[in-house]
Amino acid sequence: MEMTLRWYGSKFDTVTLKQIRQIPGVKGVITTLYDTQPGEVWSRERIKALKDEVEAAGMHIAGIESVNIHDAIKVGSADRDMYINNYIETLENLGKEDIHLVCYNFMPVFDWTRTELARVRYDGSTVLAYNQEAIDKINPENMFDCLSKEMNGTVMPGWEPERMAKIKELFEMYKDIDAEKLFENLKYFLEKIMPVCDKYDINMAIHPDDPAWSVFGLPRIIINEENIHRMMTMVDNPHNGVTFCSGSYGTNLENDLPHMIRSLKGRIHFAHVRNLQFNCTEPGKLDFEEAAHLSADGTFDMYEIVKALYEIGFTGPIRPDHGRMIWDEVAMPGYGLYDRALGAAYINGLWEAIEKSQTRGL
Ligand SMILES: [Mn+2]
Repeated sequence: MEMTLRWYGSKFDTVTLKQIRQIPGVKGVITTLYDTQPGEVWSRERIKALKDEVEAAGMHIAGIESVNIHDAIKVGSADRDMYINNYIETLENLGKEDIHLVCYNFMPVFDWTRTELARVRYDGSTVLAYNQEAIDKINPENMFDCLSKEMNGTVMPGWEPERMAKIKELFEMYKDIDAEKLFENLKYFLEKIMPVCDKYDINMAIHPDDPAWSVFGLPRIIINEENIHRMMTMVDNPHNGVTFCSGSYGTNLENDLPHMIRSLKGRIHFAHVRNLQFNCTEPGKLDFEEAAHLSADGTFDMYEIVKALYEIGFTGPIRPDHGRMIWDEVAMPGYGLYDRALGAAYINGLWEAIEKSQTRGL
């Protein structure tokens, strides 16, 4: 594995490349052209400029998160081919700049969904949290307004104001889309882009839906082992793989994370590792919050998750995921420097211990 950190670019991120470079073992960043819109072609010049900036800081681009998919592709509307062609052009430009990993998601309307962005924990840190009773009371059209005051003045991925301004229109677009249609449209998209992925050796890594179930009546398909295998079988190409995100699949406690990792051997191209603390697991009252990466701070056994990745021979980029807001940092919720740096150090420690205990036969 290669330890990395997500970085939104110097115009948008409170964290600098210099700071990232000083986290032990981090030489790769996962980044994006954050000001591009879904459906837009990424020019080779802009990709090159981003790459030069990262390399000038002594690092490299380990992958892109994300190149977002236009809604026309997800709903399969008449103009989707134009947007798919634009996506192919973007992949070509990335390939020519020697970038070989693209994370994306296929979630309708909302990306990740949380009800709080700054819940105060027992130690005074603040974290993103999800409460089912609160979700059930929210009118999805007002969701953005509810959350925007907690965004610390940042633009959060998937919750761009210009997108949220047309939320009614988006819901209208998806009204006839069920899980089957979404699978069909994903298949259509993947079949069209695989040739360019083969040509430039680009691994497509679909991010799971977060949380891993339908919200507000919108279908969600990348939620469990069965569905991921369906996705990989329907377009059976090694470049059609997944981002294994423990914090997203882990929202559903029926997902056995180490087991899922083992079943996806060879097709995990990217890993997000983080922990969640479940406070209530009763359906209808479900409540969880994002914890520190440390196993003891949350519900997941992080040792077993990292061990499963080690045992399948995972060689791709890995990154700590959402961190808590600690030490009075002001940053995009989930994306401060301090707790993610602690997460990287912790995952590196687990990895070293697992690797040495296996190779030295301890
Ligand atoms: Mn993730």
